[in-house]
Amino acid sequence: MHLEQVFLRKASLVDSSIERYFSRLEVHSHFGYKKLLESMKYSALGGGKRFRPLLSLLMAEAFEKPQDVVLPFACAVEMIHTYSLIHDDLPCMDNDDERRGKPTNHKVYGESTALLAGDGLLTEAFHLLVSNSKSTPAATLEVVRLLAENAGVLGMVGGQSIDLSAQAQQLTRDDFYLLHQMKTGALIQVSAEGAAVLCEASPERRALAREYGRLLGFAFQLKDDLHDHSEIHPELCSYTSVLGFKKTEDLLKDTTLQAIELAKKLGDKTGHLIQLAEFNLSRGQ
Ligand code: GRG
Repeated sequence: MHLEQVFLRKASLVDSSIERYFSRLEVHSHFGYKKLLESMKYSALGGGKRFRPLLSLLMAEAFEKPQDVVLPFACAVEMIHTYSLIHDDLPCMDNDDERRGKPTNHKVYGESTALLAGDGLLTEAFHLLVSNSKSTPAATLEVVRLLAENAGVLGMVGGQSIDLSAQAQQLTRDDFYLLHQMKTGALIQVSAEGAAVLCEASPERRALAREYGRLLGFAFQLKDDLHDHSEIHPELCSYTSVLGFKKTEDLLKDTTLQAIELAKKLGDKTGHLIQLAEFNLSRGQ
């Protein structure tokens, strides 16, 4: 099947699972949180590439396990990603008016509801994951730990904090790499490693999945920076501003090749993982 079709099918599977989970919350819907649920749905079901859950589902394919094994985890990662985007768009952070071609959450529902929508998505992500897990208690516990670590202070939240501090002080090149690995890379890396955990992978294959995820996360950020690059308004904290456009492009190609080589080591069912790395290379946004 063509990759685009695979992507669409898996993305709609993630959407319908998240939607089903929300309908469970609506059963007890009180007028006092109707607006909150609406705003959570507005962002969680409002488009997006579904890059991270797709990666988890394709990892299950590589490990020759049914996708149901990783689906709750894939949904949880997407919900955490969505919460980060809602909070990132708030006036106290990036103050953005548009996201995914639509008004940002706070523009539609107001700041306090948008803040709670992010809080709700983060918390419910863990509830969805644990209450729908098809894995052993040990694997479920490990994946919860891993996800919390990568989304938290040692991962995405910490990365965002370094990014905020960077506006006030000069970063070294090492700080700069760390910032992006934490802020963007960690959630992509855990999408791959978490799936490996749920597929009961050996420590060696788990390490390969983790490294593939790390490389893909790095390539994702490089591609984002190349896409957003502007000669006139260079972003302070972007790879193109630090390395220049050409070097960033070369680094992206090189990192993608490394990710593909790693995917091959995971076995025979890695065709789609390879295509995912290639898709990142050519994606428009
Ligand atoms: C507020 C805790 C907190 C964290 C925010 C991820 C993030 C941290 C901020 C987003 C800023 C940003 C644009 C980073 C670049 C990489 C990135 C995460 C892009 C958006 O992800 P996509 O392209 O978005 O996967 P879609 O819309 O496709 O889901």
